[in-house]
Amino acid sequence: MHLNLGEWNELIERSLADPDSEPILNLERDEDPVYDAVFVGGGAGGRFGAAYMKAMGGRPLIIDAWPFLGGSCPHQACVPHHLFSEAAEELDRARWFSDELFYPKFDASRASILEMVKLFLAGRGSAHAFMNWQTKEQLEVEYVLNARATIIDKNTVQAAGKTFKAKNLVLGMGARPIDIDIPGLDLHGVFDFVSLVEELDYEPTRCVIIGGSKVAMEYGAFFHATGCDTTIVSRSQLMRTKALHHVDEDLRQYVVGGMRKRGMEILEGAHPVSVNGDERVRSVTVRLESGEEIDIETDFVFMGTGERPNTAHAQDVLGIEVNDYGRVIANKRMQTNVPGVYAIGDMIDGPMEMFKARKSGVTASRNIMGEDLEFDFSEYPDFLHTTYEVTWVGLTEEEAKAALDEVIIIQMPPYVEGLDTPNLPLPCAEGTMLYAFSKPELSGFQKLVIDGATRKVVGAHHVGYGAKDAFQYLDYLIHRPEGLTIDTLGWMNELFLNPEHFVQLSRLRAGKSKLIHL
Ligand code: KPC
Repeated sequence: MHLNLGEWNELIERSLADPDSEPILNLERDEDPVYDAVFVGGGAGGRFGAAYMKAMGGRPLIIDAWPFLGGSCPHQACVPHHLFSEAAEELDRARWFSDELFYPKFDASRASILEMVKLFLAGRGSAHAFMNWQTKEQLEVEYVLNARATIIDKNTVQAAGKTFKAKNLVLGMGARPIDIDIPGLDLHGVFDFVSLVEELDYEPTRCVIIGGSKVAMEYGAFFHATGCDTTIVSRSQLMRTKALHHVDEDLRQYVVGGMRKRGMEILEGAHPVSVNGDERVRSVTVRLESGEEIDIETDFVFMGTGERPNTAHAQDVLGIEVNDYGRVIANKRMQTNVPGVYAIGDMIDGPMEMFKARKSGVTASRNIMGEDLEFDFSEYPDFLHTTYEVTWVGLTEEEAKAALDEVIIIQMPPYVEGLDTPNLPLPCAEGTMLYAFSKPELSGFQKLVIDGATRKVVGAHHVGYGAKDAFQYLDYLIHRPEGLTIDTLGWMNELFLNPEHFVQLSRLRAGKSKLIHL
């Protein structure tokens, strides 16, 4: 049976709506096959791992409780986050330019969190349908969906009333938001990124975010941009949480300062004490850094305290070992303490980001198929969104100065004291041209960190728009054994005006045998 995208969409929506709906089977017709691997979980890690295994000539099977492949990304996590972040960027622009140039007067009543959630819900089915269609028709991977997997032992999984045998298991059951232990989290009006899209049924007017994670910053910036005044309550300084590394202080100040400039309240060193109300949320009690306790009135609380992997079943049945943070302990081949059992994606340590999910799945498959491949994700490019796109890779200025004898900085606005930077219309490029000409202090920030002795780029940091693509390649280039020198970077062919300016700025300095800041 070959369903088209519309038919897939209908089947998935019907299955989601009915808890008693039938499993969805896409299986070859042979009797009792032994799979090279059963992937428990068909999110990004499981889907890419299985597709790669199939491409290598292996036989994978994916089992997932949801009626679609792709996991939380298209359903509740990355995709809605990107939709909301793009809305935040557009709303920010519409507010700054309200009644200027060709922009109409900003009408806050047109900016609605609920409407954006509904827009997402109305559209997410197309990604679901495509995942199922592509995996079946183009990638030729077998799967059982809409059926919870029960692991029997390390070679046996049951689902949809069937028993499946496999030489290996690959665990990719994802993660869920962490609840902290304070009273009131069961009140109506308390959400996390999952329940936001599944359950929001009113328009919030005032928001308190508990936690200082990427999710807290990203969703907070969106809520605030719609006109829902937002306070972030974070124990750590924003962007100084354990989950983030290599955050340059100048970049951090530009980003967090930018959030405050837009009217967000950011309480750092603050502890949530309780969420208060009768049935519905009314306020949040917060202990400030000074020790003083305050009540913040609100009708909307959003939890941004991080996520924890779903490991209980694998721990109970297989004795899988986890670390103090609940992450499965896996080596660089994604092997767990149980031979033949691999863990991937958000189950294991490291950033809960797409590249790690997909590549860890692929790494498990390539090892299962006989390759000796390690995936080291101790260094990687990172990003988040506020009303800006923020990207970084490699060392911060401070880290470089601690590690190297001579550190050269190339940045925009330039590295000089006393420059009238708020009026300097730089950086400017796609996405910041209007700001550069009209509100120059809003046009972003960028910094390149160079080892003066070897001339190699050791770090890059960017606030603006459109630099994410460049950072994928910068990450690869600077982490090659031969690295990337200012000379090589400065001899690349820039596509003017490129958002991060690093090519042309490097060229302005590369002629100097002894480098100096720019
Ligand atoms: C647009 C898009 O790719 C969203 S969902 C990705 C899920 S998967 O391809 O399985 O990593």
